[in-house]
Amino acid sequence: EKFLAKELIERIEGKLQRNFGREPEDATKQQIFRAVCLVIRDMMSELWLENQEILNDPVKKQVIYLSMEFLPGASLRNNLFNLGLSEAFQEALAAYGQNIEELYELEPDAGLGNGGLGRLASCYLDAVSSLEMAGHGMSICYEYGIFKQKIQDGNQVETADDWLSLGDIWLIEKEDEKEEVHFGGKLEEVWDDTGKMKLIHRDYTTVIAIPKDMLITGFDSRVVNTLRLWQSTSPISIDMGLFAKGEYLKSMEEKHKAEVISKILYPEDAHEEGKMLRINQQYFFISASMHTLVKNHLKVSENLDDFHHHYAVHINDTHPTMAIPELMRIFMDEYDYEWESAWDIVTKTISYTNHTVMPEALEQWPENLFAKLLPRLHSIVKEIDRRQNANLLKAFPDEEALRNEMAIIHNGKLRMANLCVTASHTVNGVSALHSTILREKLFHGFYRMTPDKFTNVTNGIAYRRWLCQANPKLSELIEELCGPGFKKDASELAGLLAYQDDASVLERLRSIKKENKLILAEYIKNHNNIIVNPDSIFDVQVKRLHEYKRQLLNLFHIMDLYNQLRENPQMEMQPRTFIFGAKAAAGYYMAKQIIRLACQLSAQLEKDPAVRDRIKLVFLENYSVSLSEMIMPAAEVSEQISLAGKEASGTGNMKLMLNGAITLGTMDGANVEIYEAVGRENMFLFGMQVEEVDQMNQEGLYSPWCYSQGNANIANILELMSKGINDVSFMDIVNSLTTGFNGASDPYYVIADFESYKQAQKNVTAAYQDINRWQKMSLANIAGAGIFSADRSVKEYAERIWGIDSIYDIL
Ligand code: 26V
Repeated sequence: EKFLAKELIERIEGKLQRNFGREPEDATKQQIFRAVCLVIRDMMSELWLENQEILNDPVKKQVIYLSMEFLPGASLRNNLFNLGLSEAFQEALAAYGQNIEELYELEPDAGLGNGGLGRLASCYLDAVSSLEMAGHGMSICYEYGIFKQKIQDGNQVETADDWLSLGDIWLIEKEDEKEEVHFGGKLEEVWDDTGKMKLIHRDYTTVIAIPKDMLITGFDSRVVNTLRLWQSTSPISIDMGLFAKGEYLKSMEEKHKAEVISKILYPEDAHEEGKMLRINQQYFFISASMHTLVKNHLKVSENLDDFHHHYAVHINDTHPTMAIPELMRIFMDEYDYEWESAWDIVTKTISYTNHTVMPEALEQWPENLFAKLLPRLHSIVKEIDRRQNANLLKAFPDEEALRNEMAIIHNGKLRMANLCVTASHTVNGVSALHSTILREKLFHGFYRMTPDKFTNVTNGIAYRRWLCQANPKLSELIEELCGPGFKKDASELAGLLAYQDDASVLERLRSIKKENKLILAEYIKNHNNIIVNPDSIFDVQVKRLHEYKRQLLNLFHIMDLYNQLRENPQMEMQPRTFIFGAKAAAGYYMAKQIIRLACQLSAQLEKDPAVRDRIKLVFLENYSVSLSEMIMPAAEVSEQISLAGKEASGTGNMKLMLNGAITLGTMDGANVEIYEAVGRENMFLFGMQVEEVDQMNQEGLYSPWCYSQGNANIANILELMSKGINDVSFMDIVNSLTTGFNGASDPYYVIADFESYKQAQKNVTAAYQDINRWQKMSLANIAGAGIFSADRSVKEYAERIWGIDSIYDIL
């Protein structure tokens, strides 16, 4: 039932009075924000409670989505939209002269993830709730999320993201559902009177895991699920004995050691770190989560034999792999299962998604470190490996190299991906191309053994967030033209195609884009002190900074334009605004150099009156979920220019397309499927294809230095970087491209793909100058974006992998 503004006002006032002792007139903005959120939380809790009976029924399966990262962003606007209460609250707040937009702006992002992988997890939770399925996320309640990025003198500086100071409003502590997690210690063999050996774990350290639950609404849905975030704490707050002896710091050491586990998110996206703290983080949230599942299952079932009928446990990349040995441990050590029956149930429970083929991002733990921190898990992984080796010997008796490649433990390392593939009933990649690469390369041996294990589920996005919430004008136009059905069924966006020759619709699309560009231009003025031309092409590359994503290729093109303009100041040129947003891992030197290059180039262009009205570079600080909600609606060109074969999928590409930006990209990740959805005429493709990259790698003859000898433009760009941009020289970048041989220089083929990219950029300009053609392309992209809905992805997971369905369909 719908709420009236009057009723909401009463509720908000009640919260203000009871929680803060304030009347609306003298409440602060923060207090009003909290009061509003509390009112919404109550409504969500009611929905949540209504589903508990169904959710706890063991014959109704639910998915548990395990992920070290979730990136929900802000929740207020999303929850109001999902509950259909945006207007009612807007009206209620207007009664106090409060603008709801200001409350939206107040909310910090919950940034418990690095980028695509974490945001995908949050998009999927939204879809699970929207499809009225039962499913919960489980992760860590990091006190500090992804760092905030400041640009100081053209360099990235990281500061702590203290999101809980206001973001805690969405968290419900469930103290009574806390769990104990045991670290370290040693194993002892004990024989009982029947002659059976049992392993006893002694002298371990105990850490307490406290659940902080975030309720997850779906659009127009009766189901509210939870994202359970575990916070670590110690059972002992202070050692009074040590304190009495005057050892004050030491008396609190235990507590600090426990609390550091959930202190901060690792910001080293896709860079192996071999750190003890990361192992501890993984085991901490996995052990707490698995214990909770087992306990909850036993509340409704006699034993664990039917565990896999109740739960589908999904592993988001290898970070939660310990769920496999931990479940084995609980089944065997705590519930007396034999290896075979435990293994049978565990392998029917677990499925795994791989999100990268980059070797440095494939987790491998030093075996001795792992054994020291988690002795019992180590002994279980060793046994899995031993049995797996026997299978491998049978399957590949004459292929020792292959067997070594597939081993779980090898050269003193535990390879988490191989453990995942061994123990999962299903393994998937995140785009058609990526899944092919998994089958043909990364997991080829496993594919030969068990081909049916492998499948693809192309990524999808919570499209209502980036369309209906972030771009309300576009959303309203679509609703006017095609009806509201697209909000439930994204494939109905295709209805727009009926208007591809309707000049008035194309004009309205253009004017909506213009309004959104003006909003972003205002933001840029306030944050970068740069005045951008709203009639210039807004060319956008927003994503984490990685060499393989090739922000450098984009910068090469800008430097090339700059060189041309300096040589020929009279040259006619369609004005362009190149917009970047990217965080670099704090210790990733080359990534930080590239940010520095972008910032110095931005300043250099701005200084030069001969070029600044035609080309501009804007580096937006602190790219985040909230910022993306402003950028996507204003974007016209979507830069998706990774080296073919490296970007598993990409999801920003989908958000930009949905907002009418046209993809300028390589045949990589989900770009291939964008191409299939819109056709060659509605995007700009360039660069080597995977097969060509493979061939270049095999030949080992690539010499970027030779290219620069034969191409004056490339030589000039390298010279510009060497001599200095805004008085800063970038020799380390130049050297990484040109020195070294046999694949050591320019490993991502920036220089090899440059000419092709430049030609594609010329095609972009030509297309843009034909306004009608451009708007038609833009419309085709919006219309074709339906398949990239997370609802579609989650339906595929539910049907083909998890074996779950809407809870109301199976009543
Ligand atoms: C790896 C590591 C390694 C250890 C240190 C911390 C850390 C943090 C994250 C990762 C994961 C890298 C994998 C990843 O983020 N993959 C991205 O997944 C997106 C969702 O499927 C996909 O769209 C992107 O193409 C893919 O790069």
